[in-house]
Amino acid sequence: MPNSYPEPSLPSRFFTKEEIESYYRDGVVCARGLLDTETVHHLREALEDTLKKVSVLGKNALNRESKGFHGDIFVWKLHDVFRDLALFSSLPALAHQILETETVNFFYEQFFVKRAGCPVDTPWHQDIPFWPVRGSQIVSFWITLDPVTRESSGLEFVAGSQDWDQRYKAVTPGHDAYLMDTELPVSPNYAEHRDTHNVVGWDMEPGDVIVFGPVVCHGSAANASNIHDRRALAFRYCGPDVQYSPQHATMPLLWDHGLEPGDPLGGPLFPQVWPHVIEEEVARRMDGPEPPSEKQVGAFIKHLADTGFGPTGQK
Ligand SMILES: O=C(O)CCC(=O)C(=O)O
Repeated sequence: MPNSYPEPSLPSRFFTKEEIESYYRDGVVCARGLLDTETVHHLREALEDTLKKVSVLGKNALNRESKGFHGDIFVWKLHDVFRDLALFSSLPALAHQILETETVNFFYEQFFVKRAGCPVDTPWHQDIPFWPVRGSQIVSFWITLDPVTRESSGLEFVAGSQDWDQRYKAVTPGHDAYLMDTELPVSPNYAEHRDTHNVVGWDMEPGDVIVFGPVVCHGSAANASNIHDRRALAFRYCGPDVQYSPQHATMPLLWDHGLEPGDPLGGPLFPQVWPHVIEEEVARRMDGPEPPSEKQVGAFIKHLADTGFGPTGQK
């Protein structure tokens, strides 16, 4: 149904046949030049602005500020540059092309900032064990705002691991104890197994985007560059087979979403973005920033305390 909000933009180019084939064969592909210079510039400014205000999740679970590592999630709820990229940029059309589903919903976005010389690596992992959802129609777009090489913490993948049955523990760069509280094994560091596994990664320029699925195993080294920051964002989209499925030791949702277990993702936290947004889902956010629900934040802090996880996420 038509509404008064913008339609998603069309990309300056769609994925090529070869890129789509690589994505389905390897679980990942690097698509060059998907975002223009102006978009990258706005994202840099927005990210630096966001970093001045540490969120409750950053403070309690994600950041290792003393080491130059900053992370956060659902920043689109607070910052309009992230909101507009999530809802109205060319990413929804690209997600539609890769997922081949009639509708696409925005799942969430996340940033990973490793300042020059940051010694924090991103342990090898799959994304799906982190998430309170089940389903397969999920795609992530990893966007770098700085030139990046393996040495400056370029993301690397085990090509083909999207077909593995094995699942690994959700290990964050800060080794958050709550997310690791499962029976799953810790992933090997595949950077040390290049002789036996097809480990792939790319030197990238701002505007290049890595496209990958929810199961492919990936990780990145510390930022060994003493000059370049490594600022990356991941925007994630999903199709209709993805359902809300909350479990212990999965990513907390600090915004009210109105979903029951088994519901397909939708509503104000996971709005439809393709073929267009739905007024009831986004109207509140279009009116202004939406801070997390005080009730959900309180429940999250209490849950960490009750289960023996302290305010830093460490037991
Ligand atoms: O940027 C990184 O180091 C990690 C990114 C990542 O794991 C992800 O986007 O799923």
